[in-house]
Amino acid sequence: MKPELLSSEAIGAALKDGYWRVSVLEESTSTQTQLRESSPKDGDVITAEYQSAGRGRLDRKFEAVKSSALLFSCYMKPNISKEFFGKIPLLAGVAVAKSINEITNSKNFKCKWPNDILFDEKKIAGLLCEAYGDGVIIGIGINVSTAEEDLPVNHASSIFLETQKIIDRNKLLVLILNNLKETIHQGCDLLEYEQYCSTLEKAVSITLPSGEVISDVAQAISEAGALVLKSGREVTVGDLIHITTSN
Ligand code: BT5
Repeated sequence: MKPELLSSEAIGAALKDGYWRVSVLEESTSTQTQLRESSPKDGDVITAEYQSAGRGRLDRKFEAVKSSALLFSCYMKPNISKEFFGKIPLLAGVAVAKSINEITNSKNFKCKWPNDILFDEKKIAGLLCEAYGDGVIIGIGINVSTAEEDLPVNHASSIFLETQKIIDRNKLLVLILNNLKETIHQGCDLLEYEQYCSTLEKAVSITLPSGEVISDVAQAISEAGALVLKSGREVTVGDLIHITTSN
């Protein structure tokens, strides 16, 4: 399958208003790093066909064969105080899950706290949010047409592999940007997150940055975006596994 290429004309023509300014690149080291180094303004976006050094959290890698994934970073200045910035990855996750469900006519793309989009427990997309100035650089990588043999890890999948649908990345990008703007600019309400989150009520194992591993049950999301466990403990950062499954 030959994927359509990213097109600044198609993206520009489909965007609702002038808030987003999208630059399309053939190649980037990392759209996240490149956007940061460009001293971004609210609404700047970089998307690339290929990243030679795509990043995950904690300097892990995010890898994708050229043109198989939708890879982009955008800069936003949410109208909330910094103590609530932990909500941003969750809200961005809602915008991504909602957009993929809409474009594929599905209900099964879900958010795993704090930053993955799963289909049937397989990772379809990852999000990386980093503070910059008064705002946040939101980096999103979505496996769109990735073939089985090109998946970088065995718990990953792609929109195509799960739905057999061929998705135009230009349309998906526009949908996500419009949903992102609406979600982040309308008061950053987390109510919708619970509809899309597949982590709540699951038994989970969380590895904290300190190396400590917690086993508990995910009960709720706090006002600031932390995961509240059945024991009452709140976790703000960590690697989480739904322990009822093999991911
Ligand atoms: C993430 O980190 O999942 C955040 C990924 C953000 C990527 C975007 S792409 C545009 C922008 N520019 C960048 O340089 N980054 C952002 P984390 O939760 O740490 O997960 C990283 C882990 O996911 C890796 O260690 C692998 O196990 C796995 N992984 C790597 N590539 C993957 C892929 N294409 N699909 C699914 N899993 C992947």
